[in-house]
Amino acid sequence: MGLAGSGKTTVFNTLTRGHAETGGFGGLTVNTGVVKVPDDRLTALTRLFKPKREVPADVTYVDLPAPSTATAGRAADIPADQLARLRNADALLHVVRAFDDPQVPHPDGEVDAWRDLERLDLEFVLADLAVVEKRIEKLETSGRHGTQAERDQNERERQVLTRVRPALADGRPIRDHQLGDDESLILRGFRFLTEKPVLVLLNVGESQIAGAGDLVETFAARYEHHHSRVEALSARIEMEIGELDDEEAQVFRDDLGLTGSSLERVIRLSYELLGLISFFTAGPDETRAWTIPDGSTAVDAAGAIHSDLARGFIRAEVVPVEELLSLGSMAEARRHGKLRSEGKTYRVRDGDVIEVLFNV
Ligand SMILES: Nc1nc2c(ncn2[C@@H]2O[C@H](COP(=O)(O)OP(=O)(O)OP(=O)(O)O)[C@@H](O)[C@H]2O)c(=O)[nH]1
Ligand SMILES: [Mg+2]
Repeated sequence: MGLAGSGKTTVFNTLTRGHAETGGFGGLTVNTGVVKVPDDRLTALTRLFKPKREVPADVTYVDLPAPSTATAGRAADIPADQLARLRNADALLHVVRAFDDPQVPHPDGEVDAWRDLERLDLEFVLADLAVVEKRIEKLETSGRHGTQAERDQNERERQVLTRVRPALADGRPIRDHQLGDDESLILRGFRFLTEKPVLVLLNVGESQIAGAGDLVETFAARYEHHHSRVEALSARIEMEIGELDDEEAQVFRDDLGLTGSSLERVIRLSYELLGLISFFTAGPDETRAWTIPDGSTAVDAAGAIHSDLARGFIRAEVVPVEELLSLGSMAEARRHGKLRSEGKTYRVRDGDVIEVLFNV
């Protein structure tokens, strides 16, 4: 998401190697694309196991039309269907225009990335505030009815909402609150926009590539919110490079002083922001990265592969991917005592290679 003309569709094309129309010709189109998450560990596993196929983790990106921006002092009016789509996202990628280009005039005349960033953020704060206020009002009237248990539940909900309201009214996002587990649980159903993790992506122009690192640092220091990261990408150049073959692309990158890792970094960052971890399975048929929420157990991991594996779970054989790679095989890992047997409640770590033993 991002303001009109910030480069959302260009970023989307860059990430997904897509060809969606840019330059305001997309209208109200919603673009969706699935991107494989680059992972050196999986590449190394594949080199070691030489399986028939490799299956990386993936992230789905959705490019939404720009919300019509609020005028000063007026509440935001993001259309309801757009709000719903935003609320369904697990994280937000906020594209902010930093590039200056006389051929692409900025609606406000001057390019000012910080101003634009704050403007859309404010719209989201206002959207959440509207939901909070409406719900509090409802709870204060009809919330007094029902059974004792229902009334208690309503009262707890009212308290949490009342706690986040002043901050929202003050322009601060919900993600900045230190919420208890029970509070988070109560808020979860609302899918508040300002509670979602956010990656701020500064869309820099060609001439700003050299200074992009400093720009990111300045913004990151100023954008002091929880569950947020700042990154820069020169979206149009990256999109164009994405259409070249590898050799040509390298020449182009060298010329521009592009490291080539910025695109991968954006994909990795958006994956990390989701609070997800990867575990691996490896064998002669396939090497594969599986995605689970941080905090998942061995049974959860088994269930991610197949529900039968969770149902008939006996134990999991686990080895950290680095150990497996340096020892060269499961058998060697076992011989060195690095392959551990773990039970149902074992908390899976990012990078575990897992083999599930189960009853059918
Ligand atoms: N010079 C320059 N132009 C860019 C860059 N990124 C995007 N543009 C141009 O800016 C215009 C808008 O880009 P889009 O990707 O369509 O922006 P958008 O946010 O999807 O626009 P809407 O969907 O209409 O809100 C296009 O003409 C792009 O070619 C960039 O890094 N440098
Ligand atoms: Mg667009």
